[in-house]
Amino acid sequence: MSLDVEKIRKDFPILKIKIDGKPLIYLDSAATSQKPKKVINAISKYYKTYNANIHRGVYQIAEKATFEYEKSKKKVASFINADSIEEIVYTRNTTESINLVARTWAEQNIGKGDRILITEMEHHSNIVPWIDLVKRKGAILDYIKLNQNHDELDGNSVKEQMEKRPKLVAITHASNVLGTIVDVKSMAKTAHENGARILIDGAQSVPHMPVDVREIDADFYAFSGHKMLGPTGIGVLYAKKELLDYMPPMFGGGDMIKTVERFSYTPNDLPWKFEAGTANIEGGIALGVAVDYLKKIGMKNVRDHEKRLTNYALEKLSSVKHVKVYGLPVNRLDERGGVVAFSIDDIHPHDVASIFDTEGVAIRAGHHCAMPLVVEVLKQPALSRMSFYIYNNEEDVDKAIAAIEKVKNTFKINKTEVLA
Ligand code: 7TS
Repeated sequence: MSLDVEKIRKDFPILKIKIDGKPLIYLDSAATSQKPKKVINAISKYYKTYNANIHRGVYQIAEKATFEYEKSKKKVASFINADSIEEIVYTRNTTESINLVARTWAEQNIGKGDRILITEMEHHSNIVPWIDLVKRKGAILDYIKLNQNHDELDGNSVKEQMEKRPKLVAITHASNVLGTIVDVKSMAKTAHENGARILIDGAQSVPHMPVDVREIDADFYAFSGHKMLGPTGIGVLYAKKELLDYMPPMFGGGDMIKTVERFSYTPNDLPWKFEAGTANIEGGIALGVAVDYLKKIGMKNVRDHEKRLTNYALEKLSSVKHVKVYGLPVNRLDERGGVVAFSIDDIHPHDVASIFDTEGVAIRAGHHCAMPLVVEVLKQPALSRMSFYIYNNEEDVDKAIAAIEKVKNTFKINKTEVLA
């Protein structure tokens, strides 16, 4: 079923704003998504009608706040097919979710000489915590290489690295630069066969495609609310209960305990053991509303829509001279998400993005927090990137293509061609 994008766009108030008199064309959802009215209203409704702390008050608005917050966990659990809310820990974002695993499970289970396996296309969030951990523990960090085309993981490298029997494989489900979708189910199987646990960075997958953590057999799965129509400051760590049961809490304080004596304490039940202090109550509630919104559209429909747009963009870009597009080719769309990174000759992407902005088109430029990939593998100082979501349409892509022409004219690339 194709999405009714016109109807969806009406739900997003920000799409009505103008940038220097031109409509906003938002092509940076991989950085953060825009928010529908329902999500914005849920936050305002909480503050206007039942603002109270959770897990303590016995008065009505406190009970409602607790109920709505916990209800959102049920929605998130069902959205990714977790067993129960015990396996859903709320964090601030993907970054914090990964750090939680590095500071708790890995702290206990990784020792001197143990190996942690990541890939060359990770976001810094799934690199830096492991650099720190291996330093603390005297462990070893290995990388699965990309293939020669630099658009997907190299099969031989996967095999070679897995045979070194890492203790943990930490891998992205979808690259925020290349758009490449990893077959995480098969990676989980291989990791488990080699005695490893697997952590999946789902920052770019949960918002854009159906994800079933049990089918994948993920041990840990991390994602952010703000990339899936929810507010900032709320993220999720899914982990198997058998692991969470034995992991120590990351932070100590209120809410994460059952009882405290002078010199000891008993941690709270799951998942609250990992949620110290007053929670991001409105964030959790609004994330539940975002999940409802996505569920109503259907994640398969979201994925199909983005595939169609990516197809459209890749086809169009293939005939634009001086543009190089990164990632898998158009005949591999099943393995490619709605992210299109590109460069225009050697024009710096910051110049590209600034010229796009004069046309109201918002794209990301930079190293995309994936410096090992962009700088070391792709050998680029930076890249430009457009990324799609449910509110984007073909017209947005056309505007981006027109902005590319403006960049080329500004830098007189087209003229050079005529003279040559
Ligand atoms: N992992 C991946 C694959 C990501 O794309 C991002 C954010 C993160 C982790 C971190 O998410 P956070 O919510 O904890 O910040 N990616 C991007 C991006 O591509 N542009 O801005 C942020």
